[in-house]
Amino acid sequence: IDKKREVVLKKSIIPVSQLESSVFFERKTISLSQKLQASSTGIIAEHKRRSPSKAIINQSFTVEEVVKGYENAGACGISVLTDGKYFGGSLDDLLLARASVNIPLLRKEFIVDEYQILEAKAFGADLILLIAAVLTREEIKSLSEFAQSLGLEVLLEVHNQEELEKSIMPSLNMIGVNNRNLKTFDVSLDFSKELASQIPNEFVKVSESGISSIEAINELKPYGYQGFLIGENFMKTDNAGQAATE
Ligand code: IGP
Repeated sequence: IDKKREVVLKKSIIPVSQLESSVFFERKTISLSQKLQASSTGIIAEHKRRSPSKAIINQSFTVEEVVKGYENAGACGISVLTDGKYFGGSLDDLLLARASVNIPLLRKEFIVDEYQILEAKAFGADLILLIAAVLTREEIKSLSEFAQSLGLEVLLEVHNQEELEKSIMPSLNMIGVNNRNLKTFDVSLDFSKELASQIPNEFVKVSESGISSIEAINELKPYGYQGFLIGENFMKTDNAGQAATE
């Protein structure tokens, strides 16, 4: 983790004072957790050009085209990959998305340092992702509290019971179960189904990855899931926004 933080801090070229004085830093954020609770669909649509498990998914659209399509299709929120190395994303994608839509935006990134949370806020995000697999309980606590102090919500991602147990704390808003094992890339909705009952009710439950049909959503709803994070299934089509409507 310290190695990862080192890499992040080496790339931190924008001074903190400049991030804090950016136009979006003062912007009032929008709550995704409230939107999910009020929604009957609960779709969080993701902008993802490529991934380690699938290589190129789609590079033929601008980020603006994709996110406007998602918003018009009625998505509750949008996840924007900002990781460049594995997903071909950038902070510019987040900024362009913010300039294009008015629904909550998630900065999808491997966050290990407060600096990345300041970036998230400055580039227009409403919430951040924290991944339990790569963080200690102490790190989850300090990063989530910092995010909330900036008005950002926190989606905590887990993949098994151990990660869930170590992570439960009041400074989280949503808990997402990743159906994809990040090491083997195996995908199964059973991960969401098995962990659902262990997630305390004060957190909005989100099921992430490998969701490719309305049937899958209908299967997950009885387990208490109110959010469904969908990337590839929308991105691989010729019209991501249209796919999100259907
Ligand atoms: C979306 P999918 O299978 O619909 O494209 O998955 C999202 O859940 C996935 O991109 C994701 C992810 C992550 C990406 C979940 N957790 C952590 C990067 C980092």
